[in-house]
Parts: sequence; C-alpha cells; structure tokens
Amino acid sequence: SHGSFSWDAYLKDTGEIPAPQSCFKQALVPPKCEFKPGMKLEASDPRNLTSTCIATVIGNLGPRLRLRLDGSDNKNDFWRLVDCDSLQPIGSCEKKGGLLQPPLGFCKNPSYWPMFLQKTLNGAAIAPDCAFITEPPTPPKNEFKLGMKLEAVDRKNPQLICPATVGSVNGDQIHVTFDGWRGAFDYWCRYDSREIFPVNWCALSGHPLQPPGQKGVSQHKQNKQGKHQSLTPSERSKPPSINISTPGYKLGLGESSPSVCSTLP
Ligand code: MLY
Repeated sequence: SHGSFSWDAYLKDTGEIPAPQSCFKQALVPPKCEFKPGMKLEASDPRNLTSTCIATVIGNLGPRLRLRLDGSDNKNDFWRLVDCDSLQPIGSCEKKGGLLQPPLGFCKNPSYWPMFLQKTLNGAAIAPDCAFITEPPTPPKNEFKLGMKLEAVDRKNPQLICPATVGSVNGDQIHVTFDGWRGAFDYWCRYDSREIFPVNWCALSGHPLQPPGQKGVSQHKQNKQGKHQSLTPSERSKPPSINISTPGYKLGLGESSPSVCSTLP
C-alpha cells in the first residue's frame, strides 16, 4: 500500500545490514495515534524550547503528529511522535506552576495574549490524557556502525521518511545519508534522535516510506536485475563530479542549491 519499495529485496540485492532496534531511541512496537485533527495540547516551542505553548493537531502520519502553535502562522508546522516528552495534556504547565507562552512570532500584539489564550481554549477539543505516551528510554551509548541501514526523516521535507545509511560515526553523532540522493539531504544527528527509525518501522507504524532516490544509480552501478544499489560510504563522501557543460551549472542550479533541494517534494 506504500509503493513498490521492499526492504527485503533491497537488502538482499545490496547485502547490507539494518541497524539493530537496540541502537534507537524508539519503542519496540510503534505507539498508536489516539490524537485527532483539531485537538489541542501543550508543546514546547521548537524555536524557543524553554517556553510551553498551545498546539493544535493538524494531522498525522501513523504515530507522527503535524502540529501548529496557536497564534502562529501556517508556515511553521512541525512534526512530533506521540511518545515525545515535549508534548503534554492541556493544564500540565499550570499544574507545575508555569505560564503558557505565546509562540515566537505571535501574530498579534503581545498585550492581547491573555485574551487570545482564553478564546483559543474556549470550547476547544482537548487531547485526552491517554493519547500521551511515555518516551522510550535512551540507549546507553552510540551503537551505530558505518553502513548500517535505517529509516530517517528528510529534514527538508519533514513529512517524508526515507531509506538511509549510516555514512559516518563521530562520538555521539551519526551521519544520516539518504539512499539515491547524492548527499543533498544528508545530515548529522545524535544517535538518540527521534528522527531515525529501524528498518520496517514505517511498515509497522502505518507511516508511508519513500522509495530510494535514483540519483547516483548509473548504468555501471546497476546490478543484473537493474535494481537500485546505493553508493558505498567512500563513493558517497566524494563530492558529485561537475561538468561545466551541465545546463544550470553557471547559474548555480546544481543539486546542492537549497533553492532547488528544499522546495516541493
Ligand atoms: N521535491 C524534492 C523532493 C526530494 C525528496 C528527497 N528525499 C526523499 C531524500 C526534490 O526533488 O528536490
């Protein structure tokens, strides 16, 4: 139901190994989503982590929620897992003696915040306590190894989860490299990031999984069946070769240009 990509065939083709479940700060069984669109909750402001705000559920993909802070615009939506400690029921902040804050970039005069808060919560759908799941434990140390396969959020298109490979390990950080995308979407993250998942997490959780990209899959890299083969870590760490006759080169339209890579999915 989520396209034709199969990890099983892909791993057999390439002989690569999935990162073990124990590497990840993710539940053994992905949590169910009990949130519904329109429900309100408390969330820490991603742009100002010390402040607790009101958020509305815009939608979900499996256990990942698309959230919008009340009083913010529709250009700053963010995604959180239902088992994320930065989410809590309405009333939690006040119980701890805290005050709900307007989001960074509150769209109205700050003096209007108390009235806005009252109006935004009046008659609102409140997310039930049972929807909030305890965060899974943090693995004691970074157990990722070079070449291990995983599923990872594309930070430039954060609704997408894609097949990826550990391209490098440095202390508590790993380099997440996206299969078939020549490095344009790669990033470093901590080993306990909530944006990385074991192979088959999407299938288990009901989240769509993107197929690997086609870039860097040249004729000589294709196997007999004509199936995808990812670049080796050493091939991948080399910058893509640039041909000065490539249209768009002089105009800066190479694939690393953020104006090209970070736009539409
Ligand atoms: N419209 C975007 C989509 C790229 C998505 C890449 N991810 C899956 C690694 C583009 O082609 O630039």
